[in-house]
Amino acid sequence: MWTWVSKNTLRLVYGSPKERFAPEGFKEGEHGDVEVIEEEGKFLLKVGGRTLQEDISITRDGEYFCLTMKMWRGNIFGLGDKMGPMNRKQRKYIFFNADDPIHTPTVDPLYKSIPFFIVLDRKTSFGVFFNYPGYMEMDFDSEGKGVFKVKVRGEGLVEYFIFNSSVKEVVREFLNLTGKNFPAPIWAFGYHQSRWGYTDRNVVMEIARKFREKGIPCDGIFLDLEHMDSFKNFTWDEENFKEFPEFVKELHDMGFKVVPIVDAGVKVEEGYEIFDEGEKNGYFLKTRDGKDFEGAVWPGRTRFPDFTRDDVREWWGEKYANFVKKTNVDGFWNDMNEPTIFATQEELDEMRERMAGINLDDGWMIPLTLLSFSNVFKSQREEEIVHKDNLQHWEVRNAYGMLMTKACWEGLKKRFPDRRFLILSRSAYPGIQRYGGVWTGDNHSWWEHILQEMINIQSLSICGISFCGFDVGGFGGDVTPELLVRFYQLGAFTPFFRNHSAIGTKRQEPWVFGEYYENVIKETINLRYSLIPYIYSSYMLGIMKNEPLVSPLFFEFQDDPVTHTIEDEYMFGPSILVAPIYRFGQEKRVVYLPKVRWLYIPTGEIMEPGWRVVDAPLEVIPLFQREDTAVVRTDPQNFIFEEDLKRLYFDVFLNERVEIELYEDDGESLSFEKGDFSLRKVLITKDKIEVESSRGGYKPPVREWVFKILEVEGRVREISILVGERDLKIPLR
Ligand code: MIG
Repeated sequence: MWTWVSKNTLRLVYGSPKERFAPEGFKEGEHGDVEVIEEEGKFLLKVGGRTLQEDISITRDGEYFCLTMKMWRGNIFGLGDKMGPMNRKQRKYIFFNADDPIHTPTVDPLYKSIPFFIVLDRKTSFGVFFNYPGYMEMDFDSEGKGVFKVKVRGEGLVEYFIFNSSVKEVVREFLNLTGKNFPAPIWAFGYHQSRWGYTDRNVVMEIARKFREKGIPCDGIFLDLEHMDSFKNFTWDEENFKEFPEFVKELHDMGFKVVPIVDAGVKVEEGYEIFDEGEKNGYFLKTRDGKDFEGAVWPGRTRFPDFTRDDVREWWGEKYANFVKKTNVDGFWNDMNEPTIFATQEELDEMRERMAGINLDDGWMIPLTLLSFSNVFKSQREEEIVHKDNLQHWEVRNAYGMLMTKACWEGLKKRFPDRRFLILSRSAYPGIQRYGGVWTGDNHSWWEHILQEMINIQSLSICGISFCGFDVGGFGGDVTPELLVRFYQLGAFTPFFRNHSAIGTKRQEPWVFGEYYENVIKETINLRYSLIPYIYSSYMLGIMKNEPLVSPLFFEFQDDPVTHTIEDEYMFGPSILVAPIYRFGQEKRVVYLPKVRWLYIPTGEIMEPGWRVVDAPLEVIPLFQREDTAVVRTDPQNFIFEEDLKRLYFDVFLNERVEIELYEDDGESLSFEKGDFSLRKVLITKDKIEVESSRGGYKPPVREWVFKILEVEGRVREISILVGERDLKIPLR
């Protein structure tokens, strides 16, 4: 069975699947000239005589449904933040959310399941989305025999096949299906400081003060487990975080926003309101024999809300809103929502028994037994947990974190219909982008992870998750000075920029390694803050146009097949190419510059396209501005709402014609949805600057705009104008 669900998207049904979280966006529509041939439940898709998909077989293996196709000739990109190269070819991947805190090169699965990928070859590209939130595997020809396999535990499968010739269009269409990105508040694009191990409010205040004293910009303070009373969600520790609302206010007065963590599990404790309500109303996940499922996480005995239920999400959503009401925090950081379950009673009993059974005479059985316990973090409980209406955990596990985040977004939106929050989640499934952003979980202070995070951020962006980031400095392990600097230099060019680390590791705030490193880091954060107008405008325009803020080079230069092979450079917004340094001691790097001329921002050198070598000592981030673009900057501040911007700088790198759009709004309310934003076209040629009057209901203040126009031939001109509400046309001499 197959149907068109939009102009370019075909829905193919294999076997007899139950589609539980069908994309909400789709409607029936007309379509392109694609030939669909269906035979015995298999499909052959062709366009203009060219084969796009050719199924080989459908088989059943016990509870599993397997579909085999011919492997595509192109490269494969997507799947969210999985470990390994950006090109997913020749590997097999599992989709079943897991909390594995050690991200070695082949570890899989991790926290998220994003079963969407793009096939890209020299001639064309198209997208494939297998919409199934249960257990799934995909094998992109790991045997080298020219076969792609997808296997699910279940009765069948739904595939969305997105036709097109441009990667950009495919991603746009995927976002049309799964939903637009949430509007993060403007301060979410600032820098954030976090650490698991800020033991009390004095420690936090000391950190906060240090940022202001040192003049290092910072907008957000994240609060980890310590702020809670005995790991109970939506509470605070009366001793170490006493008078919590006042503490939040103190931080607000210094210009900081505050984002506490929330874990998926609920502590079992009579008298704890959330537990009592959940138990009384039967809101928790069940075991096969109908009792509440109980496991252990940080609080000890823990139960887990059944987020697949509408009433449970509504209840949980109110908890976020109530907490905001009480404390005025500015967002939430949803963790452990794969969900992570450390152990069950049965498991501990069994371990005890097995331990009792081994002794020194058992040789090899000793390490084997001990090692078998180390799987405890990864256990997914697929046979133990049951959701509403006898829905098995293995059918829906991958959507759990997304649904928790949906509860968060909807609960806040209901009570605070005009306020934006910073919402994050560790676990994800497509659609998450409507409710919040993500971070990539527990990375390490390893050089290898700088490259990996670069790949992760691009892969998440391709999958439509625009607000994404990683733990700058590395979560696990001890950071070293140069590594910290290079981590910052990457982080400053990703959507969500936060330093975070694990308890027991070396401290890694910007100043821990002394003056020299501190200054380099401060300059990096200052550079980020100077780019806020560019970043925010690009993000918000991206919501409107369904385009990510970060994109691989092949997004912009698909015609150039060299870009299909590059994972260690990317575009940040439409104008800036970033080529980060990700090796210790490296002071030069090779970059590939596609198609046009590029301005090497650190030195002002103009470069021709092709392979180039640039200098990048530790103070330098290899950044390039694309020909015929402008970058809008401002003067950095201590935090984004410190003062109204007085001046904007337009760094223009001009060949023939630069045309940009500048989006602005108040950055914190949702009134842009009703048209309260300002959108202005700015056109720059060799002989004039034209500024279009603002479209939309938001009126930015009158400001000085300073244009610095560099022509490809090397001429530089600077002109400053006062820009208010009206159209302007300024001739240039
Ligand atoms: O089991 O809350 O990924 O960011 O600091 C660890 C403590 C639980 C995992 C998160 C990390 C967070 C940590 N959490």
